[in-house]
Amino acid sequence: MLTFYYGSGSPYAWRVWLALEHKQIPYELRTMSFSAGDLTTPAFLAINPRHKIPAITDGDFALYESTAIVEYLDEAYRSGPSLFPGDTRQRAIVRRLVQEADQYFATSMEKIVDQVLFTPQEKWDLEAIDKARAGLAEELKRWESCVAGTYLAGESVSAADFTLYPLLALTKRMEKKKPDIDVAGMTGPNVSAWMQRVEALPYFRKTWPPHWK
Ligand SMILES: N[C@@H](CCC(=O)N[C@@H](CS)C(=O)NCC(=O)O)C(=O)O
Repeated sequence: MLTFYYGSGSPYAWRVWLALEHKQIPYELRTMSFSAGDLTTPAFLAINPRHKIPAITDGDFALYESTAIVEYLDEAYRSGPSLFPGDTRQRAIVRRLVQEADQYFATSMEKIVDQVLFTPQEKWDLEAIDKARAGLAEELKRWESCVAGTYLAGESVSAADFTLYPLLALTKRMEKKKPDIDVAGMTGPNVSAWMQRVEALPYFRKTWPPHWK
C-alpha cells in the first residue's frame, strides 16, 4: 500500500492528494504535524532528508518533491486517467505549465505566505508584500490567456491544474489575515471559471485542507 505523507494547507501536498484521488490509487494518508516535530524524526528524515511534505513510500521506494511524485504516480499507476497527455508536444506543454506555476507563481506566493502567515503582523514588510502581489497579478494576467479549454491544458484534467489550483487557493486564504491581497481583484474571468471547474471535480471536496474547513 502506498503511504502519503501529508500536511494540511501545503499546496505541494495538495497537488499529490488530487493526483491520488484522480487516479483512484489506494493510499494510506499520514497527516504530519509541523509543530509536533513529525518532519524531523529519524524515520521521516530517512524518507525525506529535507524534512518536507509531501513524500510517499510505495513498498520499499521513497520519494519526495511533489512534481516528481505526481509524475511517478502517473507512470507507475497506468490504470487511472493520466495526468499527462499521450502526445509528446502536449505532454511537454503540461510540464511547461507545471514549471511556470512553480517557478513564477509559487515564488511570489511564497513571499506573501512568509509574511502573512509566518511573520507577526507588526513586522510585516508591506513593501515586499505589495511587490509580491504585483508579481502574482502579472502572472494571473498571463494565465488568463493560458486556459486552453475546460482545464488549463485542454479538455482533460492534467498535472498543470493540480499544480496551479492549490497555489492560488492558498493565496486566496491569505486574505483572511490581509484582505487587500484581493485575489478576486487580480483574477480574470477565465481563471475564475477554471477554478470553479476544478472545484466541481467529484473528489475535490475530500482534498480541501482539513484545517481550512
Ligand atoms: N519543492 C517542494 C516543496 C515542499 C514544501 O515546501 N513543503 C513545506 C510545506 S508547504 C514543508 O514541508 N515545510 C517544512 C520544513 O521545511 O521543515 C515540493 O514541491 O514538494
